[in-house]
Amino acid sequence: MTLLETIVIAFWAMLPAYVPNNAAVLAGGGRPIDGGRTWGDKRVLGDGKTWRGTAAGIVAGLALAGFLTLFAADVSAATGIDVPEFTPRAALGLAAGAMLGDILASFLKRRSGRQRGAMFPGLDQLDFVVVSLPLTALLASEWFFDVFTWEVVAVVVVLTPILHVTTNMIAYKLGLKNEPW
Ligand code: CTP
Ligand code: MG
Ligand code: K
Repeated sequence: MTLLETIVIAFWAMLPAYVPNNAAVLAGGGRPIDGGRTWGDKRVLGDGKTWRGTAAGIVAGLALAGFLTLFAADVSAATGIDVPEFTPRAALGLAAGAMLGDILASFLKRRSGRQRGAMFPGLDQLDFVVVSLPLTALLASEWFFDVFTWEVVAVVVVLTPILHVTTNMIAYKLGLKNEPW
């Protein structure tokens, strides 16, 4: 497989994990998941993790996986690059795993004294990969190990922070996000 093919497959396979964060930013608001509760003198998660944002993120990831699955065969035929279809379990692992990773990251940010919106370099860019890939491996093992070869995983680890920084900068410039990270 060429590097370009690996990059296309990595991007395609990760789209259902990439889009939930952006959907959550657009849909966020309302009741925070932690209900305002604190642990010690700090919030458990903070106002940046809401039920509505989380639900919208997961639904957006699932919908995108369904959409990509409809077109996978045509895209593969047209490009000669064998992009995968998503099984329901794979889609759920990627979408829910991305949201869960983001929530766990906020939990860690609050424990380390960071206020809502504070940056945590490294964690901000890779939190959703760290949870979505293992969750997908658990929920859809056969699919996961078929698609996520070591080469694909390596590309994901390099590509994700670049995409994350770029999309968040765009969302910030458009006034959709409070901080550019
Ligand atoms: N958001 C949400 N629910 C989520 C994730 C995000 O409602 N599960 C919305 C919130 O409005 C949040 C915005 O998307 O403020 C940006 O997301 P993020 O950068 O992850 O949250 P922060 O506000 O920066 O909070 P934290 O410091 O906890 O990451
Ligand atoms: Mg943030
Ligand atoms: K985040």
